[in-house]
Amino acid sequence: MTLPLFTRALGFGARTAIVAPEGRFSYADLLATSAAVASRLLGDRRDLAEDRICLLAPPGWAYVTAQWAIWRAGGIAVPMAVSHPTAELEHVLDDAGAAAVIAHPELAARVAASAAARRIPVILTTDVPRAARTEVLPDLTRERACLILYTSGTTGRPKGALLTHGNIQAQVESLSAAWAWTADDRVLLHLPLHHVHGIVNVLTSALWNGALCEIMPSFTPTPVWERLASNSLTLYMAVPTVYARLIDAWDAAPPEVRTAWSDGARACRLMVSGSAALPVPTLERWEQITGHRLLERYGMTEIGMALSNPLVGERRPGFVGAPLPGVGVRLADDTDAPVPAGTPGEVQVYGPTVFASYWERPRETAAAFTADGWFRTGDLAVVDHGAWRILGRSSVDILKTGGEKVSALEIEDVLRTHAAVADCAVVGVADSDWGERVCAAVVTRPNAQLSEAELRAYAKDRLAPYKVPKQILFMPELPRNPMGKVTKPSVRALFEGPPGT
Ligand code: MCA
Ligand code: AMP
Repeated sequence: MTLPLFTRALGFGARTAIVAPEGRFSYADLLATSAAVASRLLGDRRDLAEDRICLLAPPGWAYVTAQWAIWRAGGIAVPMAVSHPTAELEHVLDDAGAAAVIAHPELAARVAASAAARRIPVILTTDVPRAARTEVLPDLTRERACLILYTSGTTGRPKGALLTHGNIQAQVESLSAAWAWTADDRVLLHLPLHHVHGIVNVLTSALWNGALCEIMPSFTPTPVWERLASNSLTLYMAVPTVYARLIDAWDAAPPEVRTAWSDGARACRLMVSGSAALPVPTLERWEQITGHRLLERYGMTEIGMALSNPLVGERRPGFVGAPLPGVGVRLADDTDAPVPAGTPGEVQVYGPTVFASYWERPRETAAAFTADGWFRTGDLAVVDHGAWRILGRSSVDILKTGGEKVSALEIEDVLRTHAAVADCAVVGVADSDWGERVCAAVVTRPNAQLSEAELRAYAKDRLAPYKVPKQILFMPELPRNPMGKVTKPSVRALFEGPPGT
């Protein structure tokens, strides 16, 4: 057991690691249970040798112990989204070449038939042997691959970003230094656990530092406010949509509840926002309500966190701060040359936090890096008096909705498989709740009958819920330029007019 994440946990022993719907568990419990599950996964083998083990479990104790078990047995954890329909889960099983699925009993039915058809065993998270055989666990190094996270690219289905233990350690060390994590921290976690935000920034950072991570299986505003107001948390991290929902809930609450919530939230030492641009009005309103100026930071699945406003010092609204410790960040032009000061450019990132490769996609991996080894994020930014401001993305076809990254082209490909759809164009439209909402302009085939509800239901069966268009417009033809290419800004304009027009 040579990885510092696990050796450090030994030192934290009786301290509480996880508070979850299943109960309260110490670091010693986490080591014992994950070792038991790891020996179950290993059977007679000495090392899973980077077998991909899919994990379908809601945020909670079962998820954490299974994830540590996969790692300690030498496997690669492939967390699956609990909200995804069968088609998306099957894409992950097939693309990752899963050797097994660990599933929570309440979710096992979702994946059972797909796994059976592929002869992939399903192991329940409740299937924990009584005795752990820690002596049989393999020795692991930082170079060992340990995590595949699926992320949308511009084209095709989501691809797997492969991370090593070294990547995760570098990300956690950088955040621990920047945000001054200590063993006395207590963080609330309700983010989905198939993204870097929930897995690295919250869960693994807490466990690396001997802190306490309190897990709620999903987000609902009132219970979250009640926990924030409990005076027992020091840290909170969420996406802008969540802060907007919390503000709405506060506005709707009676005066005495508002006061209790605001007073309680002040006791936190740090509140962080990221995964999508934080609207300045949201930042300002949150500061009025809680006294906290949110610390906005910028990251991406492939690189972890790259830029962050300071823990101590000025946090400029609308800016994402400066490069984090140990992370190389530069702005480059179309030829990958660094741009002159004050000029916008593409954010490019270098260093130990950057992922290893796209799983079994050498061509996409090569295209994602410059000749001198910097990762191309596809985000545009500018530096103003030392602070970085994200200007948007170089591709109009990558959207962010409620913190989830979505490819417009992937959604179009799926809508076009409907027999009544002749053509379509998907766009992201500015939205005060979601940041961007997914909208689709659709041309139906001659004489075909198709309602918005039918097409949404069709999409829902095949795509993650956040990829399903929130608005669909049927039209005789799509707006095109003189070359015949669909003009996405014109499509977007169709959805931007006042309601009912
Ligand atoms: C759910 N819906 C969504 C989204 N989530 N639609 C658009 N965008 C979304 N993100 C759908 C639901 O399926 C439902 O559809 C309808 O919208 C309303 O659902 P609701 O109950 O309001 O939503 P929710 O379940 O409360 O979820 C909203 C949420 C959640 C809490 C904001 O999406 C969330 O936790 N997002 C955070 C994602 C995240 O962690 N991203 C980090 C990745 P219907 O009504 O049709 O059923 S980025 C990352 O990791 C990088 C490294 C970084 O920088 O952090
Ligand atoms: P994902 O691929 O899901 O990890 O999402 C990463 C993307 O989220 C980045 O490439 C950015 O486009 C966006 N993002 C993350 N944090 C921020 C932020 N603070 N401001 C603007 N965009 C952000």
